[in-house]
Amino acid sequence: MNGKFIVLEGLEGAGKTSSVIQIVKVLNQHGIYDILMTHEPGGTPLAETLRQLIKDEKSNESITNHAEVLLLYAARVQLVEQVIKPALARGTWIIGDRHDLSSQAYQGGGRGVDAHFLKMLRTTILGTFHPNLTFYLDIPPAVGLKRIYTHSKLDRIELESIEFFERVRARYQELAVENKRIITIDASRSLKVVNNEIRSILTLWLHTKEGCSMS
Ligand code: Z5A
Repeated sequence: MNGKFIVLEGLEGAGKTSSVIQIVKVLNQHGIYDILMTHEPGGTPLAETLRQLIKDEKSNESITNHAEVLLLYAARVQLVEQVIKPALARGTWIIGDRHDLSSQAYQGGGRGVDAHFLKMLRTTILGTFHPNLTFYLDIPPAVGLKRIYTHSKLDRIELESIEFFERVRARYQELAVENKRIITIDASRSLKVVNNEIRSILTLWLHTKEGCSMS
């Protein structure tokens, strides 16, 4: 019996963290208690070290776009091979706060890194591994950023321009339309409405062949 990998994606302040709680509740209601939460970049000692390198502003050296991509994939492959795949094989369900779609959107859309290069990297490193279900929480950057501006310290990526986040959102939207495993949720609505929609969609999905815990 294999576990399933459910991922939350979206811009800053879209409400990914808040949605994790709803997903856990629904899974529990369906008798699924063996659940592991992951976040990217991060999730192993090496991946957490890479996370700091990716997020921290360097005063005397800017990280090139390709260096950023490679650091992200180094962190991802560590997490996938050392944590996610073994857990899924044990029957554990995984809720991921971000995964590969973030690189396609932020580095591909936001930074303009070549889509073929990203695809090649993805295929070489992850092969056919992919989440069973992704919730993409869609939000205009201005709304999401307003929610997180209350945080004490913004990281290197959070300090990007609104145009950068508009490009990230546009790429997310494009990719979500192309892939039926990605469900778009309008996350600009109230938390209550967003949570209700996630709960209903997940409940339906758990009764499909793809979502059934026995498949
Ligand atoms: N990154 C990348 O570039 N490429 C990659 O491949 C990967 C990542 C994997 C990781 O940051 C950064 O790395 C991220 C993308 C980049 N950077 N940026 N910019 P992180 O892990 O530190 O954080 P995050 O994932 O970007 O954000 P977050 O803080 O976890 O945000 P969130 O989970 O979406 O939001 P939240 O904590 O659930 O909610 C934020 C606030 O909004 C909170 O006060 C909530 O109560 C409020 N909220 C949430 N939903 C609502 C609604 N519906 N209404 C009102 N208020 C709400």
